[in-house]
Amino acid sequence: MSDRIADPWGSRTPYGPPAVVERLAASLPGRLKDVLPGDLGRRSPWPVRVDTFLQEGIGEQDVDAWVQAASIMHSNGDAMDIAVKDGRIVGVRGRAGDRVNHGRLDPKDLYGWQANNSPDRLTRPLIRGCGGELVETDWDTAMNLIVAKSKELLDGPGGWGHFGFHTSGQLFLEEYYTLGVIGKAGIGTPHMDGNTRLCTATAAAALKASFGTDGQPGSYTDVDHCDAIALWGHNVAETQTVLWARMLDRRRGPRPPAMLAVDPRETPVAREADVHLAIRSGTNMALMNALIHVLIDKGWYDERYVRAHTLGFGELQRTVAECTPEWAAQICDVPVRLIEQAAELLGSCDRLLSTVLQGFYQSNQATAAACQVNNIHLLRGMLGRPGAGLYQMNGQPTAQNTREAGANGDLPGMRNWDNPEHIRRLAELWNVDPSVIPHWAPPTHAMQVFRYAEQGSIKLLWVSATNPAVSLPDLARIRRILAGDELFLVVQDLFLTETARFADVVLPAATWGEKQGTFTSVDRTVHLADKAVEPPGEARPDLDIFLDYARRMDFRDKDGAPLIKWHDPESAFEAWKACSAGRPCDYTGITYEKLRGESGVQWPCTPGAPRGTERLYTGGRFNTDPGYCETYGHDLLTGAEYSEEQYRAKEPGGRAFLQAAPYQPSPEVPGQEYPLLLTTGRTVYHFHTRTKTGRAPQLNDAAPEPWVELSPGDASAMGVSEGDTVRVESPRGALEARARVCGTRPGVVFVPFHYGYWDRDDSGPGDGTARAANELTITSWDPVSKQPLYKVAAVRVSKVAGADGALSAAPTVGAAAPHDPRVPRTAGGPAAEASEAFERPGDGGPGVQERSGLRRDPGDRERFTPRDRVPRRTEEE
Ligand SMILES: Nc1nc2c(c(=O)[nH]1)N[C@H]1C(S)=C(S)[C@@H](COP(=O)(O)OP(=O)(O)OC[C@H]3O[C@@H](n4cnc5c(=O)[nH]c(N)nc54)[C@H](O)[C@@H]3O)O[C@H]1N2
Ligand SMILES: Nc1nc2c(c(=O)[nH]1)N[C@H]1C(S)=C(S)[C@@H](COP(=O)(O)OP(=O)(O)OC[C@H]3O[C@@H](n4cnc5c(=O)[nH]c(N)nc54)[C@H](O)[C@@H]3O)O[C@H]1N2
Ligand SMILES: [Mo]
Repeated sequence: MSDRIADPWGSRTPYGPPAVVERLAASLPGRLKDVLPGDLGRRSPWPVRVDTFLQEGIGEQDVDAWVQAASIMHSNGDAMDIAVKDGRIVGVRGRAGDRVNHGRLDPKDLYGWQANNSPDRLTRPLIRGCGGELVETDWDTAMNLIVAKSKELLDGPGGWGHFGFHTSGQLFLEEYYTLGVIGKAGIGTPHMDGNTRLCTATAAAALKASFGTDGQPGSYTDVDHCDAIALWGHNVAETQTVLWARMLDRRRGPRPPAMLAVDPRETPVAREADVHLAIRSGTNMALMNALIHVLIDKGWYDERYVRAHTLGFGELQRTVAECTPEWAAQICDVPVRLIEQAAELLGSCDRLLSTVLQGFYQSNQATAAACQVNNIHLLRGMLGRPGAGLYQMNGQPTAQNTREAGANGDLPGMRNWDNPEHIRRLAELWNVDPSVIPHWAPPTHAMQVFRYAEQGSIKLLWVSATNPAVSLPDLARIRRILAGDELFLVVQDLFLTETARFADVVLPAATWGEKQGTFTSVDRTVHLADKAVEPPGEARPDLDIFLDYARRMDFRDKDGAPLIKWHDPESAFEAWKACSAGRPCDYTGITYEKLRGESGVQWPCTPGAPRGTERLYTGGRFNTDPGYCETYGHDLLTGAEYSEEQYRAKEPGGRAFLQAAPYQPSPEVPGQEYPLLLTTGRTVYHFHTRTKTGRAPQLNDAAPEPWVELSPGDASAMGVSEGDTVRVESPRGALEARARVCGTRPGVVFVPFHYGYWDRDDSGPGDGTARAANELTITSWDPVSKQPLYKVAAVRVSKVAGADGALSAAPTVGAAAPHDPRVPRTAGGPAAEASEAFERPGDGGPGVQERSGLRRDPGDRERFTPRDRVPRRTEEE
C-alpha cells in the first residue's frame, strides 16, 4: 500500500532506453530477464505499475463493473477503469495496457472521483425568481427561458452579435463539435471561446506559427529514448505527475537523460534538474534569445536540417546577435555560467525532449518565447524521430479537442478562418451558406468576449464547464461584468460555483463517469470515456443540453433539414470524423469500437494508417503550405495579422518558420509602491477552482487553505516567519493568507490560484477576506495568442498577524516545501492508501527492478552532474 498524498508519484520503476535494456537483458541471468519487457522493438520499455484506489471497505472482488475512461483532471490522458458498485462510483484503477500511463494514476485521479458523489451536486435547473433568488425549476421552463431570450436577440437588431459563449477544456470532443456547429452555423456568432484561452491558446499559437497548424509533434515514448529533457516553465511533477514519474524512472535507470528546468521557483522539477535557471518571472524571451545566440555562435545546430526544412534563419541570427549570456544574465538575474551550461546541455544532446507550459504561456511574450523552444528543436533537427520530442503542453484534459473541434476561437479541423476554401468546405459539410459562418475577422478571444459583455453588446453569455468568477484575471472587474443587469447569464455546471451564483439560469450537468465521449492527450492519444453510472437527479450530459437547445431553436440547414444531424455521442463522433478528414487531426480511422481495445490511439489515424501515427513531421515536411495552414501568421511583437499575399510571398513550401523577436519587459514590473513580482499557479493536490478536489477529503486536507510563498530573504526583510498571516496587495485588489517560507526566488511571491472566495458551506466568503489569487492579477494578454498574463504582476506584501504558534497548512510536498523543519509533513494516512501492482507481482514488486541492476549505471558518463545546480540565494549570502 502506498500513501499517494505523502508520495504523489508512487514507487520508482527505473528503466533505460530500449537499446540499453536489450544489452542488459543479454547479460542478465534467466529469471531477471523476465522482468524486462518482451517486444523491445515495438513496446515501450517503461514497466507497468497499476495504481488502484477503492472506497474504504470495498475490495476488487466487490466491484460490480469496471468501466473504461481516462483522466479528466490534467492533459496527460492517463487511462483508467472506473469501479462501479450498486450504481455508484467506488474507485478507479489505471489501465495497464495503455500506451500513455502503463497503469499509473495521478493523486487527483485516485481520489478526485469522490466529488461525483458529493451531496451538493446540482440536481435540478435553477432560475432567478422574483425576489432575485435562484429557485429550482424543471428543464422545460429553464430551456424555454433561454430559447425565448435567444430568439428575441437573434431576431432583433444586432442579432448574432449579442451572443457570447465561454466554454471549457473539460467537455468531450463530441460536445465541442456540437457547440461549435451551433455557434458557427446555427447562430453565426464569432464570439465563442473558453477557458482554453487562459490555458493553452499559446500552445496552439506557437505550433501554428512555427509549423503551420496546431498538433503536437511528439509522443510520450520520447521519454524512453531521449538523452536530455528541458522543462520550460513547466512544473510537470505537480501538474502531470504520471509524465513526471516516467521522466523520474528514466533518471533512475541506466543512461539517464540530462535535465534542464527554467522556473523562478524551487519546484520538484528544479530540485531534480542538473541545471536550474531560476530566472526572474517575465524574462523568458531574454533567456531564450541568449540560448539561441550561443547555439548559433558555437555552431551547435544542424545546418543541413535548417537549410532544407526551415525559413527565417538569417533574421533569427540577426535578432539574437547581441543577446549574449552576459546580457541575459542581467535581465533574468541568473549567473552567466548557468546560462552557458544550459546552452551546452541543449547544444550537445542527441535526442532532446522539451515540454513548455504556463511559465511561458501565461508569462510575458508568451507566443514569442514558446516559438523559441520550437526554434531550438528546428535548429538542432530535433523533431520527428524517437527521443527528439516537443510538447507544447496542454493543461486541461480536453483542451486539445476544443481546439480541434472549433469551440474556442478556432475553426473545426484546424481550418484557417482567412482561407475561403476552408470556409467553403465547412459550409458544404454543414449544408449551409458560407456567409453564415463567421469568417470576416478572427474569432473573438475570451478576454474580448468579456469586454463585449462589459460594454453591453454581448447580452447573452453562456458559460459551460468553467468558473470565470475565480479563474479570470482581475476578479473585481469580472464580478461587475457577471452581475451586470443587462447580461443574461447561463451557467452549466455540476455545482453552484462562484460563477453560477451570478446566473439567470443554472443548468445541472452530468460529468465524467456519467456520460460518454472521447478526448485527446498531449501526445494525440485519443481515449474513450464510457458512462459508468447515472447522473444525480435531473442532471444531463452537456451534449444532451446542447442538442436540446438546437432542437428548440430549430436551427435548419440550407434545405430546411435540422442543422444538427446527430443525436448521441457516437453519432456526433462520426459527424466529427467527416469534418476532420484530410486535416492534420484526421480521425477517420478511429471508431468507438477501436478505442475499446487495449490502448488509446494517436491521431492522425486513417484507414491507410489504422494504428495511428506516433510522430508528426518525421520527414521534415511541415503543414505550412498556404492552402493547408491554419493561419497566415502574425507579427510576434504586435500581433498584427499577415495577409494571404504576404504569406504566399514567403513561399514556405512545407518548411517550418524560425520565428524571431527581441525581448521586451513585462507590461507591469515592480516599482517603489509595489516592489515584488507576483506569480500564480498550482499545487499537486488541487485542480483549478477546487470544485472537484475540494470535495475529496484526502486532497482537500492536504491543502485546505491558500498560502503565500516567500523567499527566506524577502520574508526576513519584512519580519515575516513561517505561518504568519500576510496581506498581498496589487493595484487591483488584495488577499490575506498565511506565509510559507520556501524556495521561490528572491523578489518573487507565489500564490496558488485554486481558492475562490465562496466557502462550500454556502456562507459566502465568511469573514469577508478575499483569498483568490485573481483579485491581484492584471487584465493584459499576449498579442498573438491573447492568453492572459497570470504569471506577472507587481505587488506589495505586509505582515498582518503573527503565527501564534500555528504553522501554515500549505503542503510540504512540491514547490511549497518549507524551509522550517518544524512543519509537519503532508500525508494522507490510512484514508489515502492506494495500491500499486507491478507487471509481475509474484516477482516482488518494485524491488525487482531495483535488484535487476536497472539502476543508474556508474559506467555511463554523465555530462551534467548535480554540482552544476544553481546556487541558492538565501539570507546567508
Ligand atoms: N495538480 C494540478 N495539475 C494540473 C492542474 C491543476 O490545477 N492542478 N491544471 C492542469 C492545467 S489546466 C494546466 S494549464 C497545467 C499547468 O501546469 P504548469 O504550467 O506546470 O503549472 P503552473 O503552476 O501554472 O505553472 C508552472 C510554473 O511556471 C512558473 N513560472 C511563473 N512565472 C514564470 C516565468 O515568467 N517564467 C518561467 N520560466 N516560469 C514561470 C511557476 O513558478 C510554476 O512553477 O496543469 C494541469 N495539471
Ligand atoms: N491566477 C491564475 N489564474 C488562472 C491560472 C493560473 O495559473 N493563475 N490558470 C488558468 C488556466 S490554465 C485554466 S485551465 C483556468 C481554469 O479555470 P476554470 O475553468 O474556471 O476552473 P475549473 O475549476 O476547472 O472550472 C471548471 C468548472 O466546470 C465544472 N465541470 C466539471 N466537469 C464538468 C462537465 O462535465 N460539465 C459541466 N457543464 N461542467 C463541468 C466544474 O464543476 C467547474 O466549476 O484557470 C486559469 N486561471
Ligand atoms: Mo489550464
